[in-house]
Amino acid sequence: MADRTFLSWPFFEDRHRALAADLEIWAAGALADVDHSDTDAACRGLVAALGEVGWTQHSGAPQGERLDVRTLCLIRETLARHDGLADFAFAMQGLGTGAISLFGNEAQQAEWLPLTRSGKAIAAFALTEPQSGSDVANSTMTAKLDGDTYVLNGEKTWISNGGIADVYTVFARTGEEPGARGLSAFVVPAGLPGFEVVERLETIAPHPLARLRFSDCRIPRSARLGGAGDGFKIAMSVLDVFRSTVAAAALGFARRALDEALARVTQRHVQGASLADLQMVQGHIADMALDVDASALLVYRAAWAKDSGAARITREAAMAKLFSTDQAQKVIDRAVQLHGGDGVRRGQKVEELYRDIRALRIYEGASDVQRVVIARQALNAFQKGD
Ligand code: COS
Repeated sequence: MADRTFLSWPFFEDRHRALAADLEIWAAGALADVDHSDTDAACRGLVAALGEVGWTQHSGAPQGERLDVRTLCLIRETLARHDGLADFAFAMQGLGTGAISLFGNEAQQAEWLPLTRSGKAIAAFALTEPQSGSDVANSTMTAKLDGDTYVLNGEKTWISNGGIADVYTVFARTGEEPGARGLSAFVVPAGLPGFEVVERLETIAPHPLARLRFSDCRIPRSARLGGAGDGFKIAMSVLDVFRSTVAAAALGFARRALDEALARVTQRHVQGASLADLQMVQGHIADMALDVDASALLVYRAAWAKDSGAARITREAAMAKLFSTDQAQKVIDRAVQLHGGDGVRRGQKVEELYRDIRALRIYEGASDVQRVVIARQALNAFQKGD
């Protein structure tokens, strides 16, 4: 049983503790043996299952309310501990509609949030382009206003849920100014003329991923989220929230790896004693437990700060994501090592975790991007004398 003592930390309210307990019971049953053999079918099934019992309700805010970031993080941590694909399915409902939750007008929220929050529609976030991953300000896909429609042209790639999503948040250059100030965000339903999935991408921890192409794809002006030219700030604000949740997912993977390692070292014997009796093994366990708790502190500090009304949690979210994903990789690697040959055997949980964690250090801002963000925040604060 994973450590639950963190739930008594002052970051949480009783409603969070109750939700974590309910979700734990549900996940232990429903996610015990998810069939991952057909990734698209598994994802669709997971979104529907999460929707049926109401967990996806938390992926977006009800109209007039705010996203609760602690709830998002607790759900991602718990789902990740049980099944990486279930975490992915939940997370993408949130990231894909994050801009609608945070910046959508009443009509946009009323059209999409009930569908994605009930798991009846699948969402995606389309920011990355073939030539601009980390450098969002240099995105080249265009959205040109023609009367009352925007005409979209360009490509997006590495789009999670690409190919199975019903609705995409798409960022494109509207050209108010060069660079970061000339991008806008749009809600784009799947299946529009001129919008095609041109490539599906395979990765070491499979989930639906695709390259998308827009060729003279027309969307109404009313599909724009926020003001013209606000796209970069919208993307960054969404990422501030969801980077904290990526950190929470990494924490869930790390916690599971620690549990697997504890079970292994207490059951396995060498030379008449259990592995757990060896001090070198205890050293690994200590470092793993420390990394898990330190990650949890950073994750829930960031989430609590946003829920407490902070306008921006750029620094807190970047710290949580950088530390939690990098340390989870180390925790999982130690768990693999403590499993010996079984650690790299297909079908072993730690082998799955070893593949699951890697992408989290890359997507939604690679580790070095988080370092850039943290350093800029520290330097700006120093220069302003804060
Ligand atoms: N929230 C709100 N506004 C923000 C912001 C945030 N988190 N971060 C930056 N901004 C604002 C800045 O204040 C600045 O506003 P002004 O022009 O009014 O001063 C503007 O946006 C431009 O910011 P900045 O100069 O920092 O832009 P850069 O191009 O230098 O940004 C990084 C660089 C690396 C930080 C950014 O491109 C980034 O986060 N890249 C990673 C993208 C990513 O995560 N991709 C994965 C996609 S999802 S899988």
